[in-house]
Amino acid sequence: MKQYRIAVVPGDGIGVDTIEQAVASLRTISQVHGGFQFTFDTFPWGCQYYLQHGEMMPADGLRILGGYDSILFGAAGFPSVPDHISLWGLLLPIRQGFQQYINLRPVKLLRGTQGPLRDKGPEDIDFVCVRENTEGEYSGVGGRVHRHTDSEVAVQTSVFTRSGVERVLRYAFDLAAKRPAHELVSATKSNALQYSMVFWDEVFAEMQQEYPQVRCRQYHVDALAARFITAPETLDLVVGSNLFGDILTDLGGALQGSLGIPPSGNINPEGRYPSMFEPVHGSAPDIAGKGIANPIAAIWAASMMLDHLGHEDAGRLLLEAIEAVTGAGQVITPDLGGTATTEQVGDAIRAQIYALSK
Ligand code: GGG
Repeated sequence: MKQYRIAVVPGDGIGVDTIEQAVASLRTISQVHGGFQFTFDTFPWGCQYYLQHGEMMPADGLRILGGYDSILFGAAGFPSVPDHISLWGLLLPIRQGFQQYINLRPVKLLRGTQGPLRDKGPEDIDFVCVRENTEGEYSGVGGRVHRHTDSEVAVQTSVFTRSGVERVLRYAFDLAAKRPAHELVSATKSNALQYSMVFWDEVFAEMQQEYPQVRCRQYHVDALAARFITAPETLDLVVGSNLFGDILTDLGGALQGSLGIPPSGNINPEGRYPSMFEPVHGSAPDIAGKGIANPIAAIWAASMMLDHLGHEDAGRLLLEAIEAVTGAGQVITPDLGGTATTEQVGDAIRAQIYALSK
């Protein structure tokens, strides 16, 4: 039987509540599947840890995480710590340090759920975003001088390297070639960003020559954001830079009816380092600890982790269990208009895992 060691970093706020449900669901899946087992080690890193230790994770945090097969991550950030400290102290160093250069984010309206678009149902909203995850606008390059004077300067530099752009576009083209639609949309802004995005477009055009079977389109990111709303059914696979992908996928979460639904995989495709799976949602301090956060995004992230570990059958079962619960529409959290608790939704999904595996 395959054994996997999973590092669990619940992080802050509702990350703690929702990741607990993801772990419980993975235990259930491994019981019914019988082909693999998990051991989970939980690390209490995050803003509370920062207040006690002056750092979001220990200095050797990456060395510790590097010994695991995968990482389950909850959320980073709480009002007690400035957001740029918490993000750059925990989440972004893991993504960069482990070369998790693909951020895979499905945008799919689940059965039984209602998005904000009046005429669009699950058959219209079902696509995937590939976000570059280690460089671009989130390279972390820049500085500030002459603070608190009239000549104060802040510089934040986007860094686009040929290897960085090629590897994310290569991944997206390979994925497009495998998907039935054979389509790829690139998010650009090369009218205004005449260096970085013109370069991005050039690499996209070069690579297109190698994939004649893939129908390519590109949109300026502002027009693409509008298209997410006006014609999501025309999208199958979208690739974008770090910032564009971040913003577009929050919009994607909104299309799914709640940010409590979309999952996210931070992938190191070569498998040299562990990949990390997390809900797209942040820590939501306003509902943290109330037991009402939607656990679907975290549980769906666990399903993506199963896919990544090579257990697509188990990943599919977990997603089917989620959709059985949303489809029935009885046990849903307040963000989707229900009254169920985080734990009740988790329990309902686990009951469906048993029911569907009979
Ligand atoms: N679970 C995701 C999370 O904690 N997100 C906080 C955030 O601000 N993320 C920005 C990003 O994904 O780059």
